[in-house]
Amino acid sequence: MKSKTPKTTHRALLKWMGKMVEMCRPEWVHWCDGTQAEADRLFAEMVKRGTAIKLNPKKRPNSYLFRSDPRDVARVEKRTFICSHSKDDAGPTNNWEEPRAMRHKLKELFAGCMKGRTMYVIPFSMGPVGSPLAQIGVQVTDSPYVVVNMRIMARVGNQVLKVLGEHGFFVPCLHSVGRPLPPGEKDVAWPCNPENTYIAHFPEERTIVSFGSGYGGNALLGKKCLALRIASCMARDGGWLAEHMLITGVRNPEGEKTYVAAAFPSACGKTNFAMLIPPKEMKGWKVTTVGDDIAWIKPDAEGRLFAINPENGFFGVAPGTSRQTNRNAMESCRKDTIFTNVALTDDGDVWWEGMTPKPPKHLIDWLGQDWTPDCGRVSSHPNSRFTAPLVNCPCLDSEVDNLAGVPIKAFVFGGRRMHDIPLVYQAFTWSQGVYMGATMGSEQTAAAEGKVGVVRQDPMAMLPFCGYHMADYFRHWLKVGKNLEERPRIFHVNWFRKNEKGEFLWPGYGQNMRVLRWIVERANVRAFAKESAIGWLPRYQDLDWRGLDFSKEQWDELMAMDRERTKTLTLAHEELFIRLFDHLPKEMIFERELLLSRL
Ligand code: OXD
Ligand code: MN
Repeated sequence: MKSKTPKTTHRALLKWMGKMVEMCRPEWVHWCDGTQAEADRLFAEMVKRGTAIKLNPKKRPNSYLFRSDPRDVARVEKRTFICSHSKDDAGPTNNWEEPRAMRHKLKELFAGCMKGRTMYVIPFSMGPVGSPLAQIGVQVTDSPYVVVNMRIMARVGNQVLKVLGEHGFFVPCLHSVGRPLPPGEKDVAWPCNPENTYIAHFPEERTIVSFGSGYGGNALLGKKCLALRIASCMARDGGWLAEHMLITGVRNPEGEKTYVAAAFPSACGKTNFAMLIPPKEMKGWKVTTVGDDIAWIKPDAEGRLFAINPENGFFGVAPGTSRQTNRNAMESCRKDTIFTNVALTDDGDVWWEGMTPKPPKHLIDWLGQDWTPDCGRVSSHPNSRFTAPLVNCPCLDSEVDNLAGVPIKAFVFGGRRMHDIPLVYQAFTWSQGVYMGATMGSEQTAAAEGKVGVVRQDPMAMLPFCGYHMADYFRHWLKVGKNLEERPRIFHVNWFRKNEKGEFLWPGYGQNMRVLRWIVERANVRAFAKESAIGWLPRYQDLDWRGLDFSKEQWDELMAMDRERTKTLTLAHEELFIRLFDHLPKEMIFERELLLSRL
């Protein structure tokens, strides 16, 4: 086994590494330094092996296309486990496995699993290196695809080892695609092991072990595994919040900036909202992006909340992204980007459904087959992705690397709801806001698991990402709020309401700025609202309508609330609450009773 000398004297790290090498039996060990030269070398090797395609540098500089195994295309929630000592700690919304039993199973799978392959060691920081809000992880993986993605999504390399020092805390993250390579055997383009996939979290030990998948959140362990599932447990124990939230800065014409964190379930246009471009008539308003997926939020000594984006890149869904829907995302992936499962154009660029109104005449689709517009198939997988560095984003917020984070003034919860839920409303109190987040839901789209159109309850968009009992998570939110000197205001939005003909009532995208303006002005106690049974509502005249022809009648339809239907919806919240009943904070029951009595 060949290995360069690691740039660390961290005893526990070296000891753990020794154990991993002994178990996985790689051919080589490579400590990643995160440099461009290292990435170039890995890309070149992957191109040579037929795993990656270098895109035309004139069209897409420094960018590559990968096609995964068709059986390995998304996060697999069924194979994701929280292995806490007690099943009760994982709660009824997580898959649980007894930690010793899981370790035993994994040990068997990992024995010799890297034979014939290189073991890469990736020291990474989630959050700006050295920030008191950041956390360090070390991922061991046999996937060079994971290395080049992690290099974009996290801060990687020797500067992380330096901060880690000799005794610093890190989260060990073990990953293998689960396909040893016997001598003389030719490798496949995308090795994986779907029959034996496990994404296992050990919250008490703060460790992650993932086997069998090379895709997205299953394999880039800093993202959903560390920054949400493990971090949610760290946050519970440390009095902070690890959330599935985007962070944006909203600057008003006077130059004052207000930061907002927003939680939406997958497939609700989170990246679009994070990079929103205000209508040009709303002169002087600007939105800047801190993050599009995850927020770590901590109270400071004065009882104000400050947030960082633990990530360093965007892992965005490609289909539907265009210059019209999200110009900033298109700019972000113009160069230095890794594309996965999108189509290849004849001139060596990429294309996906929705990128342009008219598709190219010919493509090679995500399966590597010829594709024409009339072939009856989509060219790109619905969950195809771009991995792009934050620094490429034209509207990146100036404070994204601020070690102290940015102050959060408002939380927004939202979902995809065709009926009943108004465009926007504000909770009366923090505890009502927690109830609002706890009871939010979204209608399923084709990209997600489950039945299309059915509302999936997804508390605070954390259902697949909370590393402990969901009801304890609500309790934690209530507790954090109690200790705050300045509580951010909490809002609910729904961009997706339709009329009886099935047409959207709200234009969405950049027009959401009108709602966002009201939200930040409410958060700064400057805008008017009227009281209603469900919370504070803007009146028609409370929104900025410059440049949009939207009538009072349209507004009334969009904001309408039917008392009887709302009561029925509220009673339907029971379903989740019954599942969580033995841990449910009493505030959740009281809030529901209050809401019902107001209705
Ligand atoms: C994501 C998700 O990929 O939430 O960000 O599923
Ligand atoms: Mn997400």
